[in-house]
Amino acid sequence: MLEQQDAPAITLWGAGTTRTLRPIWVAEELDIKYALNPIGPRTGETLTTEYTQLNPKQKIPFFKDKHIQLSESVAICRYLIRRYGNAATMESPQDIDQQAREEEWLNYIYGELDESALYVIRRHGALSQVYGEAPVAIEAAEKYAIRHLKVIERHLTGKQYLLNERFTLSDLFLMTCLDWVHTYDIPMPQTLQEYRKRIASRPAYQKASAINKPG
Ligand SMILES: N[C@@H](CCC(=O)N[C@@H](CS)C(=O)NCC(=O)O)C(=O)O
Repeated sequence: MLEQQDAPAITLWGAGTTRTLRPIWVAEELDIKYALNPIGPRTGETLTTEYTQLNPKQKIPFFKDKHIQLSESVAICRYLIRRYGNAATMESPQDIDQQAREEEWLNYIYGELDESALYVIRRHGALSQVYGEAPVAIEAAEKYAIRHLKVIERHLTGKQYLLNERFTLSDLFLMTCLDWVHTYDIPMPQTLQEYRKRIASRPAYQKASAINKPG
């Protein structure tokens, strides 16, 4: 267990994947204390009796604060920002229309890019021994990613972030997906390449990426 400063109430489980980077990165943006238990997927660490009692899904990331335990990268990050965020670090938009816009982008990025495209490629590529070989699904998922990257490119042209001037959780999720796109050598529009470079200069991203190492 990697302890960050003294006796934090927050514990995160999981390191080494796109999904585990997200809560670590949020915690770094918020500058809060946490302990990290850097277990990895398919190492057997998510299958132990002890971990299964915590998270019956046997997945990472997982999270515990004083009174609450959560799985799901979206839910963990949202909780952290709502509970510990502020105007100086990171916070959800106050305005209801802006909240809805952010929700729209976050759901789109998680649902269409992460789950429906990139994780399909992973399931039937690197994890084909578990989920089965499906080259047709991989090819279709790549095309699907490219189609949705174009939508995001159009929206981001001339903008700094998805919600114009403010960096939000939807940007954090988009960045983790763009890193994934880059790893898979899927063509990335120029606007998104520049956006990725901009976000990569955030100190919290750099620190979290260094921390998010397997084991
Ligand atoms: N919807 C979940 C997905 C979590 C997930 O699938 N995590 C993967 C690693 S990225 C995992 O734990 N895999 C272990 C397994 O399937 O055995 C989230 O966003 O947190």
